[in-house]
Amino acid sequence: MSFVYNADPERGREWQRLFELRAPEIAFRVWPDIGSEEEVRYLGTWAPIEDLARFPNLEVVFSLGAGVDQFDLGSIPSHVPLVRMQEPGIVATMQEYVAMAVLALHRNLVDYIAQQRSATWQALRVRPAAQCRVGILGLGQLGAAVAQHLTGLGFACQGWSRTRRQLQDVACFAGDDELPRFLSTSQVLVCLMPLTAETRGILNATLFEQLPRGASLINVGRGPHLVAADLLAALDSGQLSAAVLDVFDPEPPPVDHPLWHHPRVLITPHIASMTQPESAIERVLDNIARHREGREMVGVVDRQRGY
Ligand code: NDP
Ligand code: OXD
Repeated sequence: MSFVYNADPERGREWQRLFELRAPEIAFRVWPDIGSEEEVRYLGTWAPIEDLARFPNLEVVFSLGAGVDQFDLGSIPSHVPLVRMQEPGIVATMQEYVAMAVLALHRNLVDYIAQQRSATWQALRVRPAAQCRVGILGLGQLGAAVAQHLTGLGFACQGWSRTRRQLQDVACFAGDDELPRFLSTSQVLVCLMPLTAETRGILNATLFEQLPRGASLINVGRGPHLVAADLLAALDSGQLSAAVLDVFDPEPPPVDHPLWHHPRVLITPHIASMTQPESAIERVLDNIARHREGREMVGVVDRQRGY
């Protein structure tokens, strides 16, 4: 019985050590050294793997990330569940990143970077976090935890999801009908939604127009959520004041992409959060135990919804 790992090799060595310690009965194999195809029961992968039919005894595909938009859901046999990553390490690192980005925007870091370039010493008005309302698109594993973390830092938080959520001290909006009201008061908008047919291109001119003038954007969802030309137009017109972007379409963006050089855009290379093997191993082993015992696993992707 083997678990085949197909992702970042450095973290693969950590996964290997943890498997050897915690589950020595499962042979841990690193792609492409997969051993016998008949032995493969579990696949842990970031990228989709073609021709899963060659693993006749495959039982579960684990996405090593929270997102699953990279997979062609139709190509995974229907009796093989696809499980996305839900674990404390990916949550904590996303909380850190979004806090960093919200604080950078709230405390005018984009302006001060420009000022430093021109040796300008000019104080800008400092306002309390409570006067800054952060709106989070997506209130799932990550969005809900980010909202609660930002609330702890003193920001006023609200979130939007498909179905109604309830979170302490966070105003929760749901569905298309409530989106305009949510947007009209979101001074910093954070995208933490999965990429699906419904959410592709959601960060567009129509949405930007509904935000308060001078709002800012943090995209940590997926690149195709954003219509880049609409963001550039909104930044240039002043409708948006700044953007922090961690995800792109394609990744990396071409070297001559205007976003690289826009003075009001901060860019990071898709590192907002990362699965942490030390904590993720618990989730994966727990899910393997659940699967063996016929219990429901945590994080099974609903193929109809696409997330
Ligand atoms: P979840 O599935 O736990 O949460 C998704 C949230 O989005 C839910 O609240 C869901 O609503 C909401 N949502 C989905 N579709 C819609 C819609 N059409 N309209 C309104 N709300 C919608 O996902 P996670 O929180 O674990 O992850 C979110 C995404 O973050 C990932 O899919 C990935 O794209 C991105 N990500 C990015 C990383 C990075 O480093 N940049 C790292 C990890 C993840 P409901 O609650 O009703 O289901
Ligand atoms: C993820 C990611 O989906 O890192 O986990 O983007």
